Amino acid sequence: MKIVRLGIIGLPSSGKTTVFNALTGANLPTGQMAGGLMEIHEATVNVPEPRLDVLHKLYNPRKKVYAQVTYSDIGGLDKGIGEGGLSGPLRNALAQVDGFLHVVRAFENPNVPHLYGSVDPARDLGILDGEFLLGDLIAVERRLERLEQDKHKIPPAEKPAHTREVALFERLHAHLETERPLRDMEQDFTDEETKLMRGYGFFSLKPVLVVLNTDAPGAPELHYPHKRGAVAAMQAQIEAEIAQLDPDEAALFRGEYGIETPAADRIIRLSYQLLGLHAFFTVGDDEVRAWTLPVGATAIEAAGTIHTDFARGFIRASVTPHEDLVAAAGKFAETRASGKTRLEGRDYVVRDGDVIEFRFNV
Ligand SMILES: Nc1nc2c(ncn2[C@@H]2O[C@H](COP(=O)(O)OP(=O)(O)O)[C@@H](O)[C@H]2O)c(=O)[nH]1
Ligand SMILES: [Mg+2]
Repeated sequence: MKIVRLGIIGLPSSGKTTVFNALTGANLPTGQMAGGLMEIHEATVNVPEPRLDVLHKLYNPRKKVYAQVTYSDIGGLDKGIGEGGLSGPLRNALAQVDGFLHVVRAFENPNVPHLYGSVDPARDLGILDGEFLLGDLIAVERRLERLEQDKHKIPPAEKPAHTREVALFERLHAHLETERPLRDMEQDFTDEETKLMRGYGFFSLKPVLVVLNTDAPGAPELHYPHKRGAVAAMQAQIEAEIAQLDPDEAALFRGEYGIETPAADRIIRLSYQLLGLHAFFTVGDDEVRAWTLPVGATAIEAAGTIHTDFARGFIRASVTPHEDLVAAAGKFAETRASGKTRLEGRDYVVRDGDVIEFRFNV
């Protein structure tokens, strides 16, 4: 699949750029108030994958190739953007991401005045979320107006599809008026409806990981009871500083600040969960490699991720669970003999951590 793209959003001075630095190892200046202007920074980095590191140790090939993720620090969002105040480029940047990291300020810092007078994570979360709901509501209303205008113009053959689309958008409208994101109603959509909505890039359909930016280990309580939504706390300032250190030093400091797992690892793992993604591996003489795949995808889709030829000439997939391969010290002869390596057909649903060798002819 294409590289996963996560958009870092939040109110001004919530710590977006600090989070971006912590996740990517960049060293962008923070505390820059864009003055309501759009400012976007991007970085593509490896997805931390300890299981790939294990495979690399086992085979010691020349290359170790991680899956990648692009983080996009999207500045310039604030109260009032929902009512059509969103500039075209900003709207585009938001539409292009697969999911959001919504940074919410939970840190006290007298040097950084809070835009709304006090530190209040729940309020701040509600502000941008509300803007996104409003933006979606307006888009839905526009579409409904359009559909109403078209009502008398469309040929009879297209009438049923028109009626279904009106029904869908009326449902979306009613739901948005309850002030809940569209993804909360996701299981109710038919394939046709999902397709109809695709072009709109609705904000509230995208998964959201709320990143509570704190100054201390442990998270203040914050509820975000939505589908494909979760909350994770992060000491962004400290993590950004640690991200500048060499690995040994970094581990030392993490210990001191009670940080068990680097934020980059934790946040990406949670993001993958929210996005419904997981990993499979390939191993060869030359390289070991991690690939990103949607949960539920099949062997032939996995093959296609690597190369269209793999999918076109697909014969079989030879599949070994990562832990079984590791238990056999990487010896496929052993996993084959013990039946841990299986030959699977094109419709096999790939599991997280499968090590796959594709048989194909072209
Ligand atoms: N004390 C403290 N300050 C922070 C933290 N995160 C960010 N800041 C400070 O808050 C200011 C705004 O951060 P920045 O990342 O630029 O926010 P942005 O406007 O959302 O990109 C900067 O001066 C940061 O140094 C944090 O976790 N703790
Ligand atoms: Mg910034």
